[in-house]
Amino acid sequence: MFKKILIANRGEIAVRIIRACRELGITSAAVYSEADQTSDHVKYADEAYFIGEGRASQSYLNKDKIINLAKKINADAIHPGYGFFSENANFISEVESSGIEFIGPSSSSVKMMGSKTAARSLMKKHGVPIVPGSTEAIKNLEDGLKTAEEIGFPVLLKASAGGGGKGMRKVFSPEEFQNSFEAIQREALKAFADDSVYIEKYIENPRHIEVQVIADKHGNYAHLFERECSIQRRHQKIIEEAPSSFGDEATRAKITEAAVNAAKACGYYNAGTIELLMDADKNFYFLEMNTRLQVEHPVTELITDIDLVKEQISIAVGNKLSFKQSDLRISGHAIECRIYAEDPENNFLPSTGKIFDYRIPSGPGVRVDGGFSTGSEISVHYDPMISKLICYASTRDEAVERMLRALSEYHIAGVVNNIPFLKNILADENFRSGNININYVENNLEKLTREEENRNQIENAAAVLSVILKNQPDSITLNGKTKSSSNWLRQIHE
Ligand code: MV4
Repeated sequence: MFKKILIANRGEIAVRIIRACRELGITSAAVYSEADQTSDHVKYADEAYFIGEGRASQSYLNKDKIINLAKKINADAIHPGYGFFSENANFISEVESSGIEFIGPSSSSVKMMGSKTAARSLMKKHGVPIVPGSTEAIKNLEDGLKTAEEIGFPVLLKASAGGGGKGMRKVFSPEEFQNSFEAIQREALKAFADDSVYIEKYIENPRHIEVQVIADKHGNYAHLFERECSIQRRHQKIIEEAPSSFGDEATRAKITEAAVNAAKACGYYNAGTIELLMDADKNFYFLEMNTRLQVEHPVTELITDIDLVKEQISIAVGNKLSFKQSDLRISGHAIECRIYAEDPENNFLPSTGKIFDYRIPSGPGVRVDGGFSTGSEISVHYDPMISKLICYASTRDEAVERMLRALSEYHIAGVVNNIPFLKNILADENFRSGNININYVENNLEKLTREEENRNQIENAAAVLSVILKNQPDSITLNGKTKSSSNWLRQIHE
């Protein structure tokens, strides 16, 4: 087993990895930027190292700083979490050749799946259904138009080096093809230094389903069923659940078999995710593979009773999977809500500043994966996710009720948050009946963002007053001037 792991990440996922290390008897080494001095991962880790200023390029995305630190402190392995270096093939190669273990896939798997055209060809070759379209980059305008006419409009033009919603353009007719093609080439060149573009048939109102896969370095593969991830807005997921409410075993058998074949096709080891689109007739298509642990992994952990982070570490050490496919069953239902410091009533504007009062839910079937507590600052430099609230119960209906109960216990003062918005989704009858697709949030935005009397602001005001009354002028200047960095005071003044 490893003795020490360096965690090249921050916030809730760093805390999640620290917890796994502690349970395995491994020393955890955290890194933190100037903006994260008040974050939980710094407090929970066995060791914590300052690595630079708030901007990620100067800290969490500084390759040399992180690899040199890992060597200096004698870390056996680096866990990248998600985002940052988790899918960066150059970083992984460098770690691989430094003699430190990377807790993740090989750089070659990451590279293979990083090119969306290469991934599509590979999937086609291995019998994994892909969206109708081209498996090679479009050569020229004529070639592109021909493919588009063959599969029929509307089509999507996608950048081969893109993914996760970056570099896509919908084209409705042959007349707009040239303009769109040239525009996306320019975009792709600018964003990815690669102007390769391919075509797919546009799938109307699909669900976004993903299958969790896992493999060791000895060629053992397994899937851990699917997650439903359709509740999203602008490619930012909001609510995920496992299993999906599409709910039939025949479809499940097909998508999980395809997912395992996809993982085998790129010689994968570690935990990974196969993203699929599923249309109303339950036709499904491979979209892309995420070669990392995902934010929403806890819902899978709760329905399978497998600890994915411990399993990742064990795989990196060189152990075989601790279970066989035939050991796994879906038990119960899990839902995850992402708690964001953002204002749904104000176009989801991120809200930064100090959390000066914080109470998390608990009780039966409730898990909170968080990275912040009272006194923590939500920084402008990173994603505004405060925590993930995950609820588990025997049935979907019970899990939804439990989530509403848990959300009602959650109290965050200091930053505006999306809890009222989440409650509106969970109470909505279409969500309740599982009648959802990737456009659900956008199509219901007006209804979902209507809040009862600016609850966030009222709660903030009440909490500020209670702090003043308790004489804890922690971050309040009492000489008549307000501290400009504290969002909540500014809001009260407004
Ligand atoms: C699509 C699609 C419809 N048809 N491809 C967006 C992110 C990237 N992973 C692929 N995406 C999509 N590809 C075809 N042929 C719709 C989307 C899409 C989407 C997919 C998953 C989750 C949310 C989404 C939101 C908008 C569009």
